[in-house]
Amino acid sequence: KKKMTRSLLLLSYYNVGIIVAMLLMAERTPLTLGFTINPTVSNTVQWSTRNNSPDSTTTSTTTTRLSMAATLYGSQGSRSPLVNWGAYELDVPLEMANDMSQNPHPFGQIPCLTDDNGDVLVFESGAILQYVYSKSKSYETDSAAKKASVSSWVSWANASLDPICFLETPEGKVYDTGFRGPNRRIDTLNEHLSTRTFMLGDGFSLADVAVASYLLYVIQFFPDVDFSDRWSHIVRYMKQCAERDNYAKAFGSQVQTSLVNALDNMGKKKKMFGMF
Ligand SMILES: N[C@@H](CCC(=O)N[C@@H](CS)C(=O)NCC(=O)O)C(=O)O
Repeated sequence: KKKMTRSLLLLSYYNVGIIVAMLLMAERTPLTLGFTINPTVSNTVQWSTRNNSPDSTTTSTTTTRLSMAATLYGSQGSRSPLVNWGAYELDVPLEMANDMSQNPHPFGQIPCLTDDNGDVLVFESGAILQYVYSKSKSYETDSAAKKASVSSWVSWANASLDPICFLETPEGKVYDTGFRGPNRRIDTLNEHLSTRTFMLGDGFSLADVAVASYLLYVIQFFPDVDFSDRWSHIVRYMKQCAERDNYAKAFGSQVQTSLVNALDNMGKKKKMFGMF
């Protein structure tokens, strides 16, 4: 009787072993297959090589491969690289649209962004920046206070700073910049930056992407403008933002070099003439 009980016990251990082994194999098989054949994954591999920063680590590349990238309609020389800059800073992958004729912006402008296979449509550079922010890792951990400050400055850049940077004809053609003469709002911005390295204090944030992009556009499009006497803290701030690696990644290193040189040279011409 004892022998029979021992044999039965051994048999049941053996069966349990077989069942556990089968369960483990069953779990591994679909995982491996899913990774190899899933079209979403192979598409994002292509996107991440095209749009991720070249120096991103293996770990972050692996992470972005598994997430769907949003599509940005835009081009160099427009407001859209500011969105790329924000996305690089936040480590959010973006795909550039290939066919601009499909741009769904209600006013036919750029930048414009689509996500979730076209279910999501965002226009206005500031709104796009905020959408990109909401997809980032930092958004999960940033405090409510920081999110509120970022959102305020991003909106301010679009609603209040843009119309000072670019003076437009009723047809929407930019004819000059408001940075040639005095401006009360820019005085306040200069004062704000006199006690802070960046818009929110010591650390760079998305608020800087929004504000500095517009300021830097001014000298990109109007290289003769010199406001170093009036707004020296803004000049210092612009240079610090333009020197960032991610600025060059988004706008190009040539643009970065020419802006940094222009900012370095601001005021020098006037000083030279003052000496003689
Ligand atoms: N406030 C808008 C401005 C968009 C805008 O003016 N985009 C320009 C290029 S930077 C454009 O598409 N211009 C062509 C047009 O208005 O038809 C934003 O920040 O996105």
